[in-house]
Amino acid sequence: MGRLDILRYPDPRLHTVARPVAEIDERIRRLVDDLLETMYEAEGVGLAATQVDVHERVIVIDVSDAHDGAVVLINPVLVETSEEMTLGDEGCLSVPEIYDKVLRHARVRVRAADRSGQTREFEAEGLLSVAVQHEMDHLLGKVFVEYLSPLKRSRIRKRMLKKTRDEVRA
Ligand code: GNR
Ligand code: NI
Repeated sequence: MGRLDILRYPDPRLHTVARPVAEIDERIRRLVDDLLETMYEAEGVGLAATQVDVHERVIVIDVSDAHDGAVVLINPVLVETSEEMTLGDEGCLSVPEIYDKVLRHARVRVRAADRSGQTREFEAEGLLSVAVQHEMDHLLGKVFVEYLSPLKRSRIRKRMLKKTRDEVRA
């Protein structure tokens, strides 16, 4: 299958709530490989299955510069979140060229299965923590622009529709 198309905001399919993965089989491992390939090709630090129109709880993240730090999260759960919050600029492959500040937990403790089906737990901070929260939002049908004001969101929606229109024409 290889590289997959990434849904672009305001596509209503981005608001689909993903279901848990029942069994980590060849189909899921193939999905993980395709998500990784798609993420690296698009130069993103993370990608949720929701963004490629697959509504199962699967995420890939790689915040390393060398593309050698892939993290695969299947059926992820936040088991702990810091009271401390952090405000940082976010972008999204589904909302290209838009960046704005979002408030996130500074640290999170995550439990998830890896591609072999083994459940693991780890603590994240910095960009990895932000990426985990951003991707887990996607699985709940939430895009980061929903944290922004209605005015900003409406401007972004119009910009995205125009961008898509211009690209189709070009
Ligand atoms: O590539 C991405 N960069 C990014 C930067 C700051 C906060 C979150 C992200 S995730 C994003 C890729 C993406 O859209 N994942 O869903
Ligand atoms: Ni995103």
